[in-house]
Amino acid sequence: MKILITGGAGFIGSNFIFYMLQTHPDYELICLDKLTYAGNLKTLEPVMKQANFKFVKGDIADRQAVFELFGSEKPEVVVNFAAESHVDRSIENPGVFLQTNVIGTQVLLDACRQFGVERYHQVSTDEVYGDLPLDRPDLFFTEQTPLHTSSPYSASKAGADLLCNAYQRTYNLPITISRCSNNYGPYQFPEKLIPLMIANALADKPLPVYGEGLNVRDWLYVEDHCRAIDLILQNGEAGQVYNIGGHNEMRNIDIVKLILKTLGKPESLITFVTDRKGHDMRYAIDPTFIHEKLGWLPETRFADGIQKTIEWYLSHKEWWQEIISGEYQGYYERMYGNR
Ligand code: NAD
Ligand code: TDX
Repeated sequence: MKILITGGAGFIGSNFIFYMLQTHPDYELICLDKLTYAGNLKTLEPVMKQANFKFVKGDIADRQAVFELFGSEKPEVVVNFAAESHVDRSIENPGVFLQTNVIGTQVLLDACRQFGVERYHQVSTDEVYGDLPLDRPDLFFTEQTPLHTSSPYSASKAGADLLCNAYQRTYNLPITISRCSNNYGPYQFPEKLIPLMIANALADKPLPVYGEGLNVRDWLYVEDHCRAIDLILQNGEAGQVYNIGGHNEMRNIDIVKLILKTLGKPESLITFVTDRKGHDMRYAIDPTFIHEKLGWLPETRFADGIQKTIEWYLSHKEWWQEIISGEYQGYYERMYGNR
């Protein structure tokens, strides 16, 4: 099986590459990544020389480059992780979100039409469903929940999902979509809640909690997400959407306090700051469908996953300190510029 994985130098994509190389050593993986600020080739360094892995630097929205890659590699399966993924950045500058998340997805779908694939998998998000009220803990997102987006980020992801549905119906492309809740784990860029709070706490810097910190997210350890996508590739049905989440709802403030406690830092570091514009209150996935159809259940409990994650950031300070300093962005040029 030859799989094209886009966005594999980012957080979830890199974890997926490690997971797939370990779980399916007979597969051939090609990673296409533009190496934006969020892509870090150093993450993939341990597998760069592996015979069944190949890295290609490129933009999913670059039609010519994508078509050339499909022409030369003829991937059988495509898994699209590539995206602008940070909600706060989308509020500052929506344009690049539409370019990568919508146009980039369209280019990949067109290439799939042209060259033919066994499966195109779109990695989407629970944010396409909008949010749920805090006073209705009985409500969850199912695959039938209407799309109802809040941020330019989630609107661009929903746009991509709708395009996927349209290509499935109009051109009969074999497409699956997964909508996962908030991920955490190794290699997450330190602009997202958990790694940002770990990094700031370790530096004794203020921990900026938006609003009152009462917003709820449904956290899933990244490896559980990767295993779910693998199951969808193996046994999922074309045309189907799969929600992925582990019934692990936490308030932001409780996560921040837990991180401080684990690191032995004082709660006085918590600083309440102006709320995010349009801030979604609560996300909560109902994962019944993927459980019943594919037998998926999360394996890592939050109590264990968060400890593993904090330990990983403690033992990989170089990885995230280089990111914070901006140093890592010259890495590709230094390592690969003249090869
Ligand atoms: P990330 O920001 O860590 O990584 C994104 C990767 O995509 C980077 O390596 C970046 O260089 C690459 N990329 C960006 N634009 C590109 C382009 N035009 N062409 C090629 N590569 C490009 O993101 P992540 O958190 O790993 O998220 C991966 C996917 O999962 C995204 O589609 C996101 O919407 C989705 N998702 C994320 C979460 C989460 O909690 N992080 C939850 C559900 C779904
Ligand atoms: O400094 C912060 N302070 C704060 O209070 C940051 C960065 C975040 N927050 C809050 C906002 C959210 O309620 O923490 C919560 C989590 O924020 P993010 O880590 O930015 O994630 P979120 O906005 O929930 O979106 C994430 O989950 C769904 C990913 O970034 C998306 O890519 C994914 O689709």
